[in-house]
This record gives sequence, C-alpha cells and structure tokens, in this order.
Amino acid sequence: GELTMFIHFGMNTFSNREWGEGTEEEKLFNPAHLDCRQWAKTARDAGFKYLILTCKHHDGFCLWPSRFTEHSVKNSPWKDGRGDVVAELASACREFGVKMGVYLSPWDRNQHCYGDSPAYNEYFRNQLTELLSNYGDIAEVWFDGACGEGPNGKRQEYDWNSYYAVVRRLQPNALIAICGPDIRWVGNEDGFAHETEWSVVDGRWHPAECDVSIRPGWFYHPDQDAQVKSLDHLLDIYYRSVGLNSVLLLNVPPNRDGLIADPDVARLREFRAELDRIFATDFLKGAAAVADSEAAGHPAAAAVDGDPGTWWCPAGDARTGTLELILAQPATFDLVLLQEEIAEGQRVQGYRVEALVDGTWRDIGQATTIGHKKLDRIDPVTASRVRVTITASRGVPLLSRVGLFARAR
Ligand code: FUL
Repeated sequence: GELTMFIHFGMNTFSNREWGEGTEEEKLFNPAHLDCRQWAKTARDAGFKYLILTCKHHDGFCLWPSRFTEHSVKNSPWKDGRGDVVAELASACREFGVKMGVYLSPWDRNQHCYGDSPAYNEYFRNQLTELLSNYGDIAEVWFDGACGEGPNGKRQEYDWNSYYAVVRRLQPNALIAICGPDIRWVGNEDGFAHETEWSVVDGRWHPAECDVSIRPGWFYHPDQDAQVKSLDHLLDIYYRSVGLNSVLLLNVPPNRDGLIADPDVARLREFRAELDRIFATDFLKGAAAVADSEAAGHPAAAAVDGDPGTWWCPAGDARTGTLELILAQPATFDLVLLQEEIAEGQRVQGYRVEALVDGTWRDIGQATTIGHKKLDRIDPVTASRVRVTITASRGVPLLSRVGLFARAR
C-alpha cells in the first residue's frame, strides 16, 4: 500500500493539546459519538490500505483497557468504562478491508515507573503484548522517537531489542517503523521525501515513510477546522512522497465527538477523486515499444502492458538501456510515471526522459532514483514518441512500468 492513514486521537483531543502532561483526569475522555466505522470507511473510500492508531501517546492514556495501568478508557465515562477503542477500530478495519497498525509511545509521562528502566521496559512489553495478542492481525507497529524529558527529566533506557522480539513473536508479519528495523522515518513532518530516495540503505531493505498531518496539529483542535490542507497541497505531498518512492502516512485526527470532521472527510473525497481522474488515462497503455536490447522474456512491451508482474530489462549485464514508446496518436501530458520491479531490489541511479516534439528529441526530465514508484511533474508537452534512457544503475535495470498522464484540468 502506498497510502496509510494516521489517527491521532486520545486525551489530547479533549484537553486540546499536542503533548499532554500525563496528569489529565480520565473523566475528560468522553467522545459522545465515537464511530470507528466512520474512520475506517473514510480511509477505505480515500484509497488508504492501512490505518495506524495512537493507542497511547506521550501522556500515557490508553485507548484500550490495559490491565497494567489505571490511566485508560476503563476509568473514563465513555461507555461507562467498558469501551475499547482499539477493539472497535480492529473490527471496523476488518469490515472495510483496511489493515491496522498500532502506535505505542515509548515516552510515557504518566507511568510512575518510567525512568526505572527494567520496570518500565517490562511495562512497555506488557502493553505491547496486549495490543499484539488481543486484536487480530496488526500490520505495523510505530515506535515514536520523541521524548521531551529535558536535562533534569527521567532517564529511561529503552530495551528496543526486547520490544522487537515481542513483535516478531506475536505478529511475525508486522513491520516495525521509525525506532525499528523495517520502516525508516523520512526525516521531516512535511510529507516530503528526497529527490534521491533509496529503499536500500546500508545493504538492507529499509524504505521511507512520510508522515504529515492534514491539519496543523497531529491532534484535533476546533480552531483548526479552517486549516485543513488544500487539495493542491495534498497533491503536492502525494507527488513528493508516493511519487518519490515512499509511503505517505497522512494523519486525519478525529474530533471530540469521536468522528473525522466534515472538512477533512470532504477534502479526502476531493483528493481521491482527483487522483482517480489523473490516473484513469495512461497515454502509454498499449503503446508500441522498442528497446536497444531486451533480455529473453522481458521485452520492451512489458513496460506498457499494464501488468505489474512483468518488466523490461536490457540484455546481458547491461547497466544502461533505452526504451522508446510510440503512441498511436499524439497526446498532451504533464506527468511521467516510472516503476522498477523492486522484488529484485532497487537499482536505477540515473535516467533521462525525452519526447519527440516537431521531429526533435527534447529533454523533458532527468533524475536519479526510481524505486517502487516515481512521478515526475513536467511542463505540458504534446508528443507521440517518448524515450526513457537508464543512464546508471546498480545492477541490470528492471522497468515494470512507464506511464504518461495529464494533471492539468
Ligand atoms: C512525534 C510526536 O511527538 C507527535 O506528537 C506526533 O505523534 C508525531 C507523529 O510524532 O514524534
């Protein structure tokens, strides 16, 4: 999945803060109309395949009735203390076909044993065990690195390896993100990956994830209803995350009623409709294709056959190659899509795209990495032939798809 929804919801939603103190009273938590089906449906309708919930943020309040603390939904007025947000979301995710992930903050401002390292490590493993045992399949576990203890604060040494062992044992297919071995933080909270983005880092597969909020805050604040990011801003984020070989983790925080607010739902609907419109027509689908060389079973046409399981690659051990695509008639486009067959790793280090305009080949784009997906926004060009040249690669380049689209409305 290239789109994951982040759900920041908890005590901060009710105290109207971004980082709670950990001293907030449980009775504050009382979402009158909490509906996890609405969250899961909103995610599904907008094309998000995963959803990650802040089961416990830095303030330590747990959205499930943990056996190991009193600071949870069980002491709140919501459902008379018998509610469990994690359970409701897990069942909603199953209903709508969305995979669920859990965010469990290592930093905990409520837990008295925080700072007593062995005791807190055990507490943390116990909570992780509850989350990974009682709610079905968990696809991703998100360990936030934030800690605001400061020079005189509590010093907790996290026993990361023991946390990872719990995840591997209880949910062997779950990916561990950020403070973990599987998914890498992209380095900012703007939703932007780098122009050169490798999923292979230090010899291992370690793809980046771009986290950003649809609003200024991670948590819902009523005075930010008019600051939901614009459609153009979200599209820019999409091109600079998904289109730069990364996963977009977009935060959409439910309000005090326990619902994703109308402006956010409306914006996500526009976002989905616009992506559907843009990607509905690939001008290269079924185009004729020729290459300067082809490996057996991997013809040029495989890059435009609409089948993600096939790819073009040059013959022998060539690290470069040229693919020419011939459209049945000229088309006007302003977006170029490239994809590598990443089951074999990420390889391409440099490429150039040209279009035949009025009988002359014109450069329309030049860049470095491709990876799972690369989207290059270009000035509109009208052409019936396009040429992609791989100029450098760490191994034989494997191109599974080339596409041309029109963004302009
Ligand atoms: C940060 C946290 O401090 C923020 O509150 C938020 O959860 C963000 C996704 O990660 O490190």
